[in-house]
Amino acid sequence: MQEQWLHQIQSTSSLSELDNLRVHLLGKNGLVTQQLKTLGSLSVDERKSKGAEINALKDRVAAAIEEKKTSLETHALDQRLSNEKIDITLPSRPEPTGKIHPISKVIQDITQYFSQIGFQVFDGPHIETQELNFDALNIPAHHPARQSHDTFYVSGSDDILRTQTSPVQIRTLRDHKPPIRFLAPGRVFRSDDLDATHTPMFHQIEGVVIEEGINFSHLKGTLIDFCRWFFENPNMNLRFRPSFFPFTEPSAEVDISWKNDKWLEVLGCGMIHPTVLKNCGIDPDQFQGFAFGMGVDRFTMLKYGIDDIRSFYNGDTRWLDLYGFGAL
Ligand code: 2U9
Repeated sequence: MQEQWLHQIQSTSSLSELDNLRVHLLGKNGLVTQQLKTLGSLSVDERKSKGAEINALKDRVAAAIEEKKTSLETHALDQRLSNEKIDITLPSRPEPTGKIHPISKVIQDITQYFSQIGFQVFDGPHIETQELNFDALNIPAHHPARQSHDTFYVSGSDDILRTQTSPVQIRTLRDHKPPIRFLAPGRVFRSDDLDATHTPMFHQIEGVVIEEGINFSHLKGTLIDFCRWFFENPNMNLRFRPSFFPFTEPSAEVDISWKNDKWLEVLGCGMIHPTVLKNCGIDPDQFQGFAFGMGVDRFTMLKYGIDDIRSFYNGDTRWLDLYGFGAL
């Protein structure tokens, strides 16, 4: 009987089957229990030896059941672990990656170019005083640029949104002694009509060089080299057309030779007006300087063939897939 029961225990294949067998053998009416009940009809001596024998049998059966139980449980756990394992070879879900905006890319490229020829970069506030935005730049009170038509006024104050980055140059020149070369890139605000080439906020980069003995040929050489580098055309022709700005004298507008030999205006520039130098505490008899200004949006549109300035600002991120540059 013992051999048969141990064999039965061994052959079970599930915990529930094993539990049924346990009840069948060791339960209140189980086969082993029935054996124990037969002891009552035996003599004292027989009961002693037979009792010990049946109890040993009961212990062996119980131990075999316990052992089988552990083995079935271990097997069930192994099974679960192998079924539930995580496949770490699966590729991860794609995360949307940011892309650099064309305006930011062009500002980065231009500031990097000028940093290689000794220009620093300075920043300043968007809300400015009229003194820094206009007076210090020799723009008189009656100048059309001041009229509310062009300028955003801050209500309840005399302050304005800067119409050019020039107040950054005034602040910088009042804080730093020449010689100095630097760029002021940033946002500017003008109350322009909204169309394919105008938005009320756009970006400028202005540059200033102030050293002893700086003259107009330094200005020309700097801007010719810069435009040929930016538009990736070492033979590009440039034309310096006489112009007028209150803050530079002489002043010029710079045209580049564009497709079909058309001239295209891209920059304004000039020698910094002596009055503006004086307004910054610089002696114009000792130091001379040149300045230039460009619209970053316009440069970006020309270089990358973007025909509507509004697409820079409409917030449609799908547009960056066409024009955005690489991951951030
Ligand atoms: C100081 C002295 C002189 C900056 C200059 C221009 C000419 C110019 C325009 C280009 C396109 C503005 O964005 S735009 O519409 N800028 O033509 N800017 S000279 O002259 C300065 C600046 C600061 C102290």
